[in-house]
Amino acid sequence: MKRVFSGVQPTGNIHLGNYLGALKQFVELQEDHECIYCIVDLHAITMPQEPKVLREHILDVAALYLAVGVDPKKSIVFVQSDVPGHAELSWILTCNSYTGELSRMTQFKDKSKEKESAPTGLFTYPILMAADILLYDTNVVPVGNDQKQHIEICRDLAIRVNNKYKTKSFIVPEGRFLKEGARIMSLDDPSSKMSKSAENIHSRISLLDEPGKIKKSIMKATTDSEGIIKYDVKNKPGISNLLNIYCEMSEYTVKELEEKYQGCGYGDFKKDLVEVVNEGLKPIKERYEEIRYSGELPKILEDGAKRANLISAKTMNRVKNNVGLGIN
Ligand code: ATP
Ligand code: LTN
Repeated sequence: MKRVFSGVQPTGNIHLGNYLGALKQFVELQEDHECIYCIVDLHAITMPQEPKVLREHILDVAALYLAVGVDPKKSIVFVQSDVPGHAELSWILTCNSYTGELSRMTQFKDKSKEKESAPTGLFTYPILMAADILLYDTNVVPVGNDQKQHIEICRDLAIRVNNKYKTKSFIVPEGRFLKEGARIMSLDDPSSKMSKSAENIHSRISLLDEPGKIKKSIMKATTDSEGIIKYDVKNKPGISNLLNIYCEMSEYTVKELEEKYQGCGYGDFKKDLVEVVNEGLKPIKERYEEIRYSGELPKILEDGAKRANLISAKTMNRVKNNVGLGIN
C-alpha cells in the first residue's frame, strides 16, 4: 500500500479552500492508502502565535480532521511537535539546502515583503515541510495547488541527499494536486486565494461559520456586471470561483451547472449556492461539536504520535547512518 502524508497548520479559520483543496482528499485516500495526517504546529510558529490560542487551534484542527471523516482507526493523526524526528531531520536537510533556492520560494517572498527583516523560520519553512514528508517514506502528498513549489523542493532535497551520500535515504514523493482551476479563491477578491489570514471575514467561508454569516459572505461575493453564469476564469473570475465551489460541494459538474442556470441571474444562483454550502457543512459542524469537547481527542493524538514515532525513528536511524552521524 502506498503511504500518504499531509499536514494542516493550526492557525484557525479552516476554510472551504482547505477543505476542498486538502481535507476532502484526505478522507478519500484513507480507503486504499496508509495515511498519516499531521497538525503542523512547528510550522505555525513561523508566524507570531499566542500560546493559549495555538493550543486551542491544535485541538480545533484535530477535531476538524475527524469531523470531515478522517478515521483514526485507519489513519495516523498526530501533532508535529510530539515527534522529535521532524526538527531533527529538518536540520540535516538544512545543511543540504541553499539560500538561493529558498529565496526563490513565492510563499517566503509574499510573507516577508515590505518587512525589513523576516523570521528565519519563515525562510526555512519549506525544509521543515520536506522533513515532514521524507520522515515517513511518503509516496503521495495531497495538497492544494499553492504547495507545488514546496513539493518540488522536497523532491530536490531527497534526490540531492540520496546522490550525495550514494545511499537511498529517502523515497522521492509525488504531489497529488487538485485539478487545475479548482483552487478556491477569495470571495471578495477572486484574484487571490481564499486564505485563513485575510482580514475581511467575508473573503472566506470557514467550516464552522454560522449559516447566516455564510449567506452574507456568498451574497456579497464579487462577480461581474454581465449577469451570465459561465465558467471563464480569465474574464469572469468571481463567478467561476463560485461555480467551482458549487461543483465541489454538489454532484453537478461545472457544465451541468452552466446549463441549469442558463438565463438565471446571479442572485438566484447565489441563493442556491448558500443552500448547498450550508447543507454540505451541517454534518461536519455537528460532528465537530461532538468530538471537540468529548475528551477523546488527547488520547487519539497521543496514540497517533506513538505510531508516528515508531516509523520516524526507523528513518532517522537510517539517515543518520548514511550521513555518518552519531556512533551507531
Ligand atoms: P494561509 O492562507 O494563512 O497562508 P492556508 O489557508 O494556506 O494558510 P494551510 O494550513 O497552509 O492554510 O493549508 C492547508 C491545506 O489547504 C494545504 O494543502 C493548502 O494547499 C490547502 N489550501 C489552502 N488554501 C487553499 C485554497 N484557497 N484553495 C485550495 N486549497 C487550499
Ligand atoms: N505548507 C503546508 C502545510 C504543511 C504540509 C506539510 C502539507 C506542512 N507540512 C507536509 C503537506 C505535507 C500548507 O498547506 N501550507
